[in-house]
Amino acid sequence: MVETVLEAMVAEVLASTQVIDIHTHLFAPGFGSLGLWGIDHLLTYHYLEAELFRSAPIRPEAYWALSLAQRADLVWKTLFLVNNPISEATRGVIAVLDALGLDTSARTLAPYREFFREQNLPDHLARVFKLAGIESVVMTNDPLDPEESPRWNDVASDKRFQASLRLDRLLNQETAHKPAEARRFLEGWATRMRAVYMAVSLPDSFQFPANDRRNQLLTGAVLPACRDLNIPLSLMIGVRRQVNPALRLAGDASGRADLRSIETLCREFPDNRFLVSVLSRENQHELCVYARKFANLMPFGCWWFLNNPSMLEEITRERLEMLGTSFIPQHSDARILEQVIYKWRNTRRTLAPVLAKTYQLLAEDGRSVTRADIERDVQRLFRTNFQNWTSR
Ligand code: HDL
Ligand code: ZN
Repeated sequence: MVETVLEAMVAEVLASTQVIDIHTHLFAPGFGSLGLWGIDHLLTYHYLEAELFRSAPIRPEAYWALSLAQRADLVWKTLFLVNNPISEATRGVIAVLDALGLDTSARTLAPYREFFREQNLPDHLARVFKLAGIESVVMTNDPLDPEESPRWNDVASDKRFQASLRLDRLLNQETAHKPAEARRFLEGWATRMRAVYMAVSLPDSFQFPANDRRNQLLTGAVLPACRDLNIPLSLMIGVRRQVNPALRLAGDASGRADLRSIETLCREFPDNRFLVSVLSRENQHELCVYARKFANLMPFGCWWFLNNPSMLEEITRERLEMLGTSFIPQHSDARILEQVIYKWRNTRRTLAPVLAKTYQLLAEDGRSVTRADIERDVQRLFRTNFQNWTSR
């Protein structure tokens, strides 16, 4: 089968597979204003704000003094009119507007604001999920967030939005929780949320073992709770928080971590399952090596600064070469509903030739694949690896 025919078949299988988006910052409609959607939030995404400050003559403190609409107007003018939207995040907004049937060159945001004003969320959400080809997403839920916590009293469950229990406040900030109390707290909330996993982002300086509060809570509360609840722990390692606080959410950076922490955790806690994503490009290959050593380690995603076609291609190729289909290639990390449209379009577009090339090499080495073979692989990569890992 020539590559183009093969690539077309892979592209079709990817297009027709409803993925599970295993890490997002989206919220089910029942969470009200916590769920962000529409043009003003799309344009004030922190990825775009970081790019704005490089091209607009405005200082961050002056920008933060503007209203949401004024900030969105400035981003549109600077990154989409004065300059061409050729970065990943700017091109993504164009892809969203185009997918929704809107003119992508409007001189002002008025027509877009009118379009989103006319949408009702349930229909709009269904349309966006269909355009993105996603069956469900996993939210990032923080029981210590005063904004979110009370909403769990009456939120209706929605099978398209699974919960994950986020541990950053507990593990990375000075809370008074002792391990035994923290364990009860976590088991209670994970049960209440029906969390499919617990998650924490960790700095590049993270060490395990270490004689510190975070390690005591990991070993005394988090790991036993996950084991008893039979859910994985997601470790997202390598973020350097607030290297430039003036940029707020856009102020975080990345750093190379010492992944021997993963080695110790996987070896010392064989009854725990781990989802691991690392933020530094330099950590990707050794994460694949560790996944070959520990069957309780599931690498996932091209996280944040790695969610670009060049990185997605490089990282997925080395994962396929070393792990076959025993990993989860991508998550969207979407913060604004409509972002799933471009983030999953880019993933499918980037991975079709990568997968096709793999099958081409297999054919040259002696075995051709059928469409059913390709469907089996894509199902595993984007659905069953996660479903099995979360024992769902
Ligand atoms: O810690 C995280 O979950 C990161 O994904 C941050 O939320 C980050 O700001 C982000 O949105 N990355 O895509
Ligand atoms: Zn995230």
